[in-house]
Amino acid sequence: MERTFSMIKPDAVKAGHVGGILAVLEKEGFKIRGLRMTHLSKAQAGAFYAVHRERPFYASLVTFMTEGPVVAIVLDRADAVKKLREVMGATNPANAAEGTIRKLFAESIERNAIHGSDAPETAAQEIPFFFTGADLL
Ligand code: 3AN
Repeated sequence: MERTFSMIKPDAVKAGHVGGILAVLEKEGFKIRGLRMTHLSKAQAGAFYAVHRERPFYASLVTFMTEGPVVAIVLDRADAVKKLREVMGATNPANAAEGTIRKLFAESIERNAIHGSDAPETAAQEIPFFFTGADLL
C-alpha cells in the first residue's frame, strides 16, 4: 500500500464535481483516509506551490487556488502516486485521455480540477500541510 495526496481545486468544487471526482477515485481502488474542505489563504497557496514560484503562471495560479474552497484528500492504494497521476490525466485537459478526471471535469491548463503529488516524498511533504495525525486513518 502506498499513500498519496490529492486536492480538488476551486474550479471543480465550484462546479459541483466533488462527488464525481471522489467516485472516480473510489472506483479506481483508492481508499480515502483523510478528507478536508478548506479555503486557502494567499500565503498558504503560495507556500504549497513554492516549487513553481519562478514560473510565469505562479501569481495567477495562487489567485486561482484562493478563489474558493478546495478539498484536500489523503489516498491509499498500491502504486498510489503513479496510479493517481494516470487517473488525473495530462496537466492540460486538451491532452488528457478519455475517462481521466481532467478530461471529464477540467476547464483549462490552469483550472484543471485536481492536484496529485508527483512522488511519495512530495506526498509526505504535502499531507502535513493540510492534516495532522489525529485527522488521518
Ligand atoms: P500537475 O498538476 O499536472 O502536476 P504542474 O505541477 O506542472 O502540473 O503544475 C501545477 C499547477 O500549475 C497545475 N495543476 C496548473 O493548475 C498550473 N499550471 C501548470 N502549467 C501551467 C501553465 N502552462 N499555465 C497555467 N497554469 C499552469
